Amino acid sequence: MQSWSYRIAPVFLAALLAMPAAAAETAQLTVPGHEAEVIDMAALSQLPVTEVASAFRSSKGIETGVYKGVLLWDLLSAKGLVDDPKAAMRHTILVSAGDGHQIAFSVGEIAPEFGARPILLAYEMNGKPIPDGLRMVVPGDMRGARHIKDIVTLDYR
Ligand SMILES: Nc1nc2c(c(=O)[nH]1)N[C@H]1C(S)=C(S)[C@@H](COP(=O)(O)O)O[C@H]1N2
Ligand SMILES: [Mo]
Repeated sequence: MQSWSYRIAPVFLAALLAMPAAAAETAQLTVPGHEAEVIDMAALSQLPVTEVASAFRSSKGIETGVYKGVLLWDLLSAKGLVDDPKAAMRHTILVSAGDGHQIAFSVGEIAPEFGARPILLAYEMNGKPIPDGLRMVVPGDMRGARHIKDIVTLDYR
């Protein structure tokens, strides 16, 4: 039994390493009445880069980081979704992750002249690509739940 597991373990590890990364820096943006758009590094690199720091409490303790990415507001602006902020204020962005975790943000909380929260769609943490793919960063949140990682879709509703 023991010799069997010693022989199979390296094979199993090699197979794991050969697998493509499950998380990719690619998500989809959906807007009612429009075709879904791919949000990948190529698309994000067209938008202004923002850096924010965040510190939140999780079951592992306080997690701090400096993140680089694109403000959710800047992404929506570039897509023409917040040209009239007053009219846009009824809208929300539902962010979904590969594991089913979901978080809703609102246009009102990120609009520069209203909530003005610098909520970031991040691709880098502490100078390195985020291994879990794209992640929301919510400076000021005390707990980590809205720092949703492995983002698969952003649904503007
Ligand atoms: N996709 C996904 N993102 C998630 C979660 C999750 O369960 N799934 N948990 C959140 C919670 S509750 C916390 S505290 C932080 C923990 O961040 P960490 O995994 O980087 O330690 O991730 C957040 N992002
Ligand atoms: Mo958490």
